[in-house]
Amino acid sequence: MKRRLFTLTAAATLALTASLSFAQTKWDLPTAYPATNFHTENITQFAKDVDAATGGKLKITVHPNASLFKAPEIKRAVQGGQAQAGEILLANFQNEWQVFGADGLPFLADSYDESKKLYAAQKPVLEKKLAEQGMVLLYSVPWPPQGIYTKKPLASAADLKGIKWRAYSPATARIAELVGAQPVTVQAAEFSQALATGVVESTMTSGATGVDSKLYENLKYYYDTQAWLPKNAVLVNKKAFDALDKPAQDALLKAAADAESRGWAASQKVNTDTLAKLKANGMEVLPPPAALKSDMA
Ligand code: PCA
Repeated sequence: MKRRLFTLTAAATLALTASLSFAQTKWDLPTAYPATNFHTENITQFAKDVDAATGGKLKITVHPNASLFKAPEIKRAVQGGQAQAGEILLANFQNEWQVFGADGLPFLADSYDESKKLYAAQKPVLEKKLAEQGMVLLYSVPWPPQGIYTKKPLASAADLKGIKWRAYSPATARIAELVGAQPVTVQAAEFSQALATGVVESTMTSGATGVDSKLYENLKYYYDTQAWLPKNAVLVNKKAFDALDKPAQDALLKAAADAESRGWAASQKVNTDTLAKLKANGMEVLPPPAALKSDMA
């Protein structure tokens, strides 16, 4: 009798463990930005929300700082299912399809309000294109407005001639060509090193990346051109999404909608906070000189 009871208990435990492990889905979510960046903090909160809302059934592991895939590889990894989800910079894929790069164009949408309108126009077509590629757009959040970082003061675009310009997208490389600078594409995860070793000496990016990469250690000036607000987007592989049960899909979409509104608010706050941090670290944060602004327009 004792033996039979033991066997039964063991069998029950086994069945329970099997059903528990069967019910749990684990996803990887690579991103290209550091864990302390506001986008990544937002994604980490998103993963926690999904975990809580699904009662631990869907576990998303966030891999920050290009530790799993490099920035330009993340989209293909999600498409091919090597990662079930991932965060991309849309403007990185402009050469694949122009609409991906619409928010990376200077002065097309140069404030949070304009950026919101542009996103509303982009969203249905982005969703359609990504669906054709086997992916679902979960949410998208802009970086703070982009300004110019340099070692020396700038009066006009002519002062950028010949300098080594760090680009992160096709459009930022194109700007370098137009002003006669030398474009070098370096993603955020390698930016500090590229600066320290003299591979690059200027860039256009946000205050957020300025703080993440401690640009004040090598550069002295930030011209707050507020030229565009490029967006990151969090994507999921369509097959991985379809494999979830309906309650998990709903929980994921709800957490994504929350992450989107939280992210837009965080971006605006981070813009103010990081420009103050740049100043506190000795950087000159300046409005763009009139000649520079008209050169760029
Ligand atoms: N930071 C990212 C993209 C835009 C931004 O503000 C970068 O510099 O790589």
